Formats: sequence, structure tokens, C-alpha cells
Amino acid sequence: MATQAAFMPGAKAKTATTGVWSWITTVDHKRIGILYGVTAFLFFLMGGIEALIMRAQLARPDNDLVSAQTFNELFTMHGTTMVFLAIMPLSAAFFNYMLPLQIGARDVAFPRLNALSYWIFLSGGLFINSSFLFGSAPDGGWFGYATLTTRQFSPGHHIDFWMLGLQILGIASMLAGFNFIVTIINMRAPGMTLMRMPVFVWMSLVVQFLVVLAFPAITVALILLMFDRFFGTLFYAPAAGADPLLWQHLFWIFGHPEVYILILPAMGIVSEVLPTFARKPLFGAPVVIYSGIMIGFFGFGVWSHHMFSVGMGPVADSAFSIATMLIAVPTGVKILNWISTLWGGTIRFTSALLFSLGFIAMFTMGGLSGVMHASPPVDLQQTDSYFVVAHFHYVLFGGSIFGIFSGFYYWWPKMTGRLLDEKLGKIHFWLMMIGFNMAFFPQHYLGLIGMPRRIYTYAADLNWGFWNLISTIGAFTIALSILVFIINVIKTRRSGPVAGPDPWDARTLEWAIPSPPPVYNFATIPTVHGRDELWLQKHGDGHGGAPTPKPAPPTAKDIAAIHMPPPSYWPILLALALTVMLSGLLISYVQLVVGGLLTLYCMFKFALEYHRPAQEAH
Ligand code: HEM
Ligand SMILES: [Cu+2]
Repeated sequence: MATQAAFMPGAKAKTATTGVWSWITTVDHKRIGILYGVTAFLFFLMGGIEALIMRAQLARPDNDLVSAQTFNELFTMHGTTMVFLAIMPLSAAFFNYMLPLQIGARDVAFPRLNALSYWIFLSGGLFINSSFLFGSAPDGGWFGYATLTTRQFSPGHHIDFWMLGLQILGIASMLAGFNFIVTIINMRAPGMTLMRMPVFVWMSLVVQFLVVLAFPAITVALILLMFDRFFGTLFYAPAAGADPLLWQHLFWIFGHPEVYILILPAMGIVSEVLPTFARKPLFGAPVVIYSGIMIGFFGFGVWSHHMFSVGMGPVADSAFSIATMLIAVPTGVKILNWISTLWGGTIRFTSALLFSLGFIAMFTMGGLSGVMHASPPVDLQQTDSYFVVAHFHYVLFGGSIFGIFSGFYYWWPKMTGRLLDEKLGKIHFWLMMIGFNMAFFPQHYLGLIGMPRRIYTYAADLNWGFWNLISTIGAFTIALSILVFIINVIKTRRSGPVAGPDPWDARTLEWAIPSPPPVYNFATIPTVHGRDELWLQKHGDGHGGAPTPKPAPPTAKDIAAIHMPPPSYWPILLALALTVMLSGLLISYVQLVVGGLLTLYCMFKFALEYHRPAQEAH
């Protein structure tokens, strides 16, 4: 696989390097990373606008800015968007761009499959959001509990859009998951043993296993729902003898690993940023890696902590409660490792580091409230209240989003060749930190005094108005901080300081090559001697050992001999055909059949694009 490019004929004929067409047909992991990043950021803004409308509605009691139905659609689309269309693909942007660079590879294992993942993700995102145009946005919450979602209780297309959209997105995630697993296992530079892989690579590897093992559960759940809604089966109809908890179990067997899919990439980013800006190796890196793996395993054994309130009985409650408290241990271990990395370091307070510090502080708070509802009696008080809304925003926003912004400030110069403005970066950080805590800290208190989650308004005499107003002001402060980030991006796009290959005096291989890297990344594939390979090349091991040798500079002949995979338009066509097929379920069965045939056709074209007769093969 590593040399797939080498046996692809027709490479020259189709090569275009600029213009829209070159982006549509690209199979370059760096470009696909940028496509993921830009698309996911736009979805993040969409989800943010939905949040702001909700917060505006809740700013004062008895408000009537939006109706109850619209509010249902807003929180469903906001949650679904943030989870599946913002955080996951923002992480995927970093997987795509950084994993091959960090392991010293020229691309991912299956470059066209990588493009296919992106186009399917885009189709899925547009598909779900197109529901707004038809006035039937999903309204069953991001975990869409049956029987709220069955045809009987939800006629119309609201749930259909959600259900089919998630199926499409699941395909994209699974393809990407397998692609990255093979890439990480197979494409590492010589000398890069598993324990020499950068910690971001390790956390990403764990995430890919979670993706390929967790998504099948929700896929099954959604297929059963699809049969119920379209073909009249009764999997989720308790009146016909169905188990009322079937959906909840299937969903959370996926759903809990999913939250680790959302947080582990950020943990990986922080594990790269802290050592760089403390000028010290990551404290106890193997322990950070092992605890990441343990989180991955335990993550599959705690799902029913989302269901304490359904009355599973004392044995199940105790088992899931203990498992949930256990999983806090490897998480806590990581936090101690990050703090110890800073201890005694020569610290540079860059924007990237500030966001990582913000991550540690905010994620720890979210983790602590999480351990609180690991206890079933405590959870009974907190579940479905604003306390839970506060909790999961501390982990998802305070954790994942802060980590992702840390990654943006850290890797931006590698991806664009220019540094972001540090002053604006710090303004962004402080506005976001203050806004975030104003928006979400009071929600703990609101929950404890009884404000339920998912209500669109509340009566004045409940006295919830003041803290809701504070929360709304905080939310708009966050929006302001995002605006500062956007201004920073626009301002430095052309005039920002040129970064050079290694602006942070960093430690890992992506900083050994130009910014942005050439299509082939590494002219000479490096030989790896340790986890912080570049640092070893520059500064030695810090114990008097001489720096390890740098790879010899490439000759023009070396560069001319590099084969890169040629572009292809089959990924986008296949994604399109798939969407035509699945949306046929909403429009007409003729479209379903035609779309199905088109999908089959595109699949064959995709698979056989570079196929050669046996006698020509190597
Ligand atoms: C500007 C920042 C944000 C604000 C102001 C905000 C606000 C809100 C509000 C008002 C709700 C509805 C609560 C309810 O009535 O139940 C909500 C739900 C939710 N939010 Fe956010 N949010 C923000 C960012 C995020 C981010 C970054 C994530 C990342 C995953 C996220 C994930 C969720 C989820 C999963 C739900 C639950 C949806 C559901 O109940 O089905 N939010 N948010
Ligand atoms: Cu969970």
C-alpha cells in the first residue's frame, strides 16, 4: 500500500495543482485536511448561531422569540452539529494533515478513500442541514430516544433527515477510521516503533479503534429505526412487545465511546503543545499513552451511566457506577502528567499554550462534575437538568474546543506558512475563557435549583432569570472571541510573519520540513531514533549524547523519483451517488433505485480506476 502511487498510470495526464478542480479531485492528505478544517469550522459557526438563538430565547422569563417546536429543532441540530459536524471533523482535519507528517510518511495509506471520506462527510452534513429548507429539521434531541422517533409519534420528515444523515456520516467516519489505522500501523518511517510515535498519533490511533468499534452499534440502531419508519417493522414499539430500552442501550454503547472520540484528539494535541512550550519532554509519556489505551477499553464498559434514571436495578447500577469511577483514574493520571510536564519547564506563554492550559483547567472541572453523576443517587438529581448541560459543555467546549484551538494556534504556521497574530490570539483566549465560564458555570447552579434541560421558556416567579441572563451574555462573549479569531485569520493570511519550517523550536517530524510542506512531504524519508526525533536532531538527548544525524539532503534525482497518487473525481461522484440513493427514501423509490445503480457504478469505477491487467503488474 505504501507505494500505491508507484503503480498508478495516467498520473501526469490528470494532474492539476491549482484551481477549484484541483481541490475537487485532490487526494493529497494535506488538502483534504484543509477541506475538513474549513468545512467543519463553517458547521461550527452554524451550530454556534443555533446556540445563540437558544440563549437569546432563554435570556429572560416568558420569552417568545422562538416557539417550542423551533427550540426543539435548535437544540437537536445544535447538538448533532457540534458532535458530528464540528468536533469530529475538526479532529479529522488534524488527523489528515498531521498524522502522515508526524510518522514521516508521504500520504495516508489509501489516498482516494480519504477523499471519499471527506465528500461523504460533506454530503451528510449538507443533507441534515437541508432539512431547514423544508421546514422539517430534526427535533428529537441529539440522542433521539425511541419512541420519540417512531413514525407514530413523529410523523413528517424531521427524524428521517436525522436518521439518514447520521447513516451517511457514519460511513465517512468508518472509512476514515480504517484508513488511519492502516496508515499508522503500516506507513511509519523506519525506526519509528510504536512507543516512538508522538502522543498525538497514539491518541488518534485509539480514536480510530473507537470509531470502527462504536459506529456499528449506532448503525444497527439506525437501520432498525429506518425499518420501523419506512417499512412498518416494530423494533421500537413497546405496544408490540419491543424492549423500551433497546434504543437507549444501542445508542449509548456507541454514545459513550463517542465522547472519547471527541476528547482524545484534544488530549493528543495538548500532549504535543505542552512539551514544545515548556521545552521538556512529555512527563511520563508511556503512561500518558497507556492511560489513553485504557480509556479506550473502559470507554466501552460504562454506557449505562446515561440510563441510571430508567431503573436498571441495583446490580447494574452498581456495576456501571464503579466502572465509571474507574475510568476517571487514567484520565486523572493524564492530568497529573500534563501538569508535571510544565513543572520546572522554560515556559513560553503563547496562544497555543494558553489554550492548552485552558483545556486542562476546564476539562478537569467537567471531569469532576462527571464523577459526581457516576453515583446513581446523585445522578437522579442531576440528569436532565441544567447541571448536566453545564457538565457536558465543560468537557466538550472547555475540553475539545479549547484543545482544538490550541492545535490551530500551534499547527497553523505549518499548514499555511504564516504565524497567527499572538496579541489577537491572547485576546481570543481571554474572551473565550471569560465568556465560557460566564455562559456555563451558572448552569450548574440553575440545574441544582431545578431548571430542567430542553425547556424553551420558564416562568418569572421561578427566579431563574438572572443567571440565565448572565449565561446568555457569556454566550455572546464567546461569539465575540470567535470573531477575533476570524479577524486574526484574515489579517495574517497575507501579512502575517513568515513561519519557516520550525517556528516553535518543536520536537516532532512535521517541523523538519518546509511550511507548508511540499506535496510529497519528505524528500528523504527520515530514520527515527526517538519520540522527539527532531529535538534529538537539533539538541541531542539532553544527557550529553550527541545530536542524532539529520537525513542527507535530497538530490534533484531523488525528488524526481517520488511518485505521488494522481487526482481522482470518483470519490466526489461516489459520495454524490450515495446521497442521491439515500435521499431517495424521502422522495421516491425510483430515485432510490437509480441512485443505488449509480452508486454501484461509481464504486466499480472507483475500485478499478488504477487496475492493471495481471501481466502488467509488478
Ligand atoms: C457558544 C457556545 C455554546 C453555547 C452557547 C451552547 C448552548 C447550548 C444550549 C442552550 C443547549 C440546549 C440546552 C437544553 O435546553 O437542553 C445546548 C445543548 C447541547 N450542546 Fe451546546 N452550546 C455551545 C457549544 C457547544 C459545543 C462546542 C458542543 C460540542 C459538542 C455542544 C454540545 C451540545 C450538546 C451535545 C447539546 C445537547 C443537545 C440535545 O439536548 O440534544 N455545545 N447547548
Ligand atoms: Cu458516558
